[in-house]
Amino acid sequence: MSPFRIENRLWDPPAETMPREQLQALQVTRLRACIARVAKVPFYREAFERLGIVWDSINTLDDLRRLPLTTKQDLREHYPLGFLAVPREQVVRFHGSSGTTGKPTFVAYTAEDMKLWSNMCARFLIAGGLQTHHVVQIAFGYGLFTGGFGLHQGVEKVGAAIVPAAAGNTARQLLLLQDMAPDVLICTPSYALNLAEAVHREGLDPHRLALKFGHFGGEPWTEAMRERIEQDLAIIAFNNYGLSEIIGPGVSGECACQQGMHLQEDHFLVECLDPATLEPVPEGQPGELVITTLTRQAMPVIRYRTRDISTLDYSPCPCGRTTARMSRVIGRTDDMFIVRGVNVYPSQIEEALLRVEGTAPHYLIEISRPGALDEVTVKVELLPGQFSDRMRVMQAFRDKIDREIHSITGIRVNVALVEPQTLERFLGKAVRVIDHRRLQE
Ligand code: DLL
Repeated sequence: MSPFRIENRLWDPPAETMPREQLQALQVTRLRACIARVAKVPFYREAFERLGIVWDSINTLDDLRRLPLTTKQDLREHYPLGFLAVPREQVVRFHGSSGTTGKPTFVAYTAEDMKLWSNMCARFLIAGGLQTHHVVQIAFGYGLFTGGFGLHQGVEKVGAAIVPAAAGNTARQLLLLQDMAPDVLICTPSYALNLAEAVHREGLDPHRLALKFGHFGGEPWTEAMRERIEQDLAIIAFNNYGLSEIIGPGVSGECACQQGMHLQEDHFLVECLDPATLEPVPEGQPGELVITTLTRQAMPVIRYRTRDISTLDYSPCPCGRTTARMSRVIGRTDDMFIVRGVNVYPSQIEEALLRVEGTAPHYLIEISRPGALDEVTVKVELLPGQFSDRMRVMQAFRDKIDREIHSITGIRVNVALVEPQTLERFLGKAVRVIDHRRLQE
């Protein structure tokens, strides 16, 4: 456990603690204005005409369900800027989503959008302990990816000092951690783990670094991974969530109570739907997050299907904020793989692996279909000193891992133990699954 305590502070108290009725009224007003704005976008104009929707027919939040959904595919079909809702001259910034397959999806920001974005990031950073006297090392990529610039602007807004280390060059990151003595680290959780590993490899004592806490996001991670990061870097680890199509980081983040990520509901209207039926799921049940941007100017989106599976909690948080909280992302609908009829998320495999002592939290899931049946191989790194020449020791490891995976997912996998430091390390988002079945298609 880290010896530090995080103070519960608010950035914008009226907005963050608004009674829910008032918040819902504000959401309706903003939704109507948003509908009027997006009517300039051909995709929405046509959809509204088809569905007979005009802004003044939206009077309650239930009316939201009548609005069309927007998918990543819709954005792709209007590549690059078909969703722009303002004249090009009003755009002051472009970013793009990672685009693992083919072209990225571009997003645009007006000056107002940029202010909103900085504020949204400042809010969750303050909620998670950031103060003006802190020094923050940002190890996210600065570029089209929204992580680097988004968090940079948020930290700047709070008024803390920034070490813009950017992604990669782990040796230099270590130097900065020692010599610039940052209190706060910002990056992906998998890169935080890589840094922790490097700290230990170099024989540094994490307790002698100035680091106190970190804000991690941009990819799915588990509670077990949080514990590992907290232990190995001697910090408190906070989770924050966002996506380029909505704004980037700043959609939600954890407060000092760490009981879910507070959604910034005065700007983002969030539904949790069954991805198959598109009906709302009961509170607390897993569903796909579908988000409407209430105040974005350059590229507002209506009911954007995030493909992220999470649960929502509307109960009051001890921190005093009235906003709903989302759970950590359980998985993405497109990362979920179905093996012999069972739905499995990489996060379940991660949770199982972290239960087995002696394994490192570096893994790769490979799925193939050599014959009629799917086969899953989980490659797992052992910690240094755990590799053994004795077959029996290694078999015991494999059995233990297989048992843990089976108890969480219900599927049996092949376990391939690999030597320390042999699986690829990632500077940004980690790649956890290679589906050879898709590659064969
Ligand atoms: O990853 C924005 C971001 C940057 C968020 C830095 C937080 C910190 P994209 O590249 O568009 O944007 O990827 C968005 O990443 O739909 C989720 O699947 C995943 N993701 C983001 N944050 C989390 C998180 C940025 N905390 C996609 N937990 C999203 C799980 C996350 N998944």
